Amino acid sequence: MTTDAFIGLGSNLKQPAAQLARAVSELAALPSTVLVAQSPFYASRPVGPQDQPDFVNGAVWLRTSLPPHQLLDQLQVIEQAHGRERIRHWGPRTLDLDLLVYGNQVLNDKRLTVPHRELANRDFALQPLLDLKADLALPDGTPIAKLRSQCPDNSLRKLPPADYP
Ligand code: A4P
Ligand code: MG
Repeated sequence: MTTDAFIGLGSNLKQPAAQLARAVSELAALPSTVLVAQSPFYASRPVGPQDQPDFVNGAVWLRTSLPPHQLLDQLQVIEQAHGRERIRHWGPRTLDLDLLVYGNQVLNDKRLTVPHRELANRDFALQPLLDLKADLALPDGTPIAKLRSQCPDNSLRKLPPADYP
């Protein structure tokens, strides 16, 4: 059985757009997984500590037969391969991969909260999801489009494809 999973990508260190582009290839190469689509990339102001560079954010739509915790394991392997260091909560990072939505599943355990707990507050995650699937909804039926219209503005700027590496 396969499940549609949506992954948020973020970076604000060491050529962020290049970090994201490489991560998209690595996600597409995961076992038992196909890449359905990738969103445009966006520049956004940092949420959380302001004394850090702007982020580049995007999202991918995967179709996978990896169970959610195995998918998280794989996301963390990719983060590590990008030299991710966990120094400060919501601080700067070379690559952050968040499991935003995993089919209609609701998960809440020590390792995983799905849908992602901050999703409703983050235009840099909601907008790429809408780009990927305009009618996407949370497991409780809330349309992503509705969350996007109510979400705080974070100066999202779509990067022209020419700015991608
Ligand atoms: N975890 C629980 N649920 C999930 C999930 N759905 N996806 C756990 C991924 N991980 C999940 O994450 C800590 C732990 O969360 C993981 O070990 C996993 O078991 P982390 O990435 O190591 O730590 P963190 O990133 O410092 O904390 P957190 O809460 O994950 O931060 P976020 O939510 O990732 O936010 N501003 C802009 N403009 N763009 C950004 O991308 N990102 C952040 C980080 C802050 N500000 C930002 C951005
Ligand atoms: Mg994270």
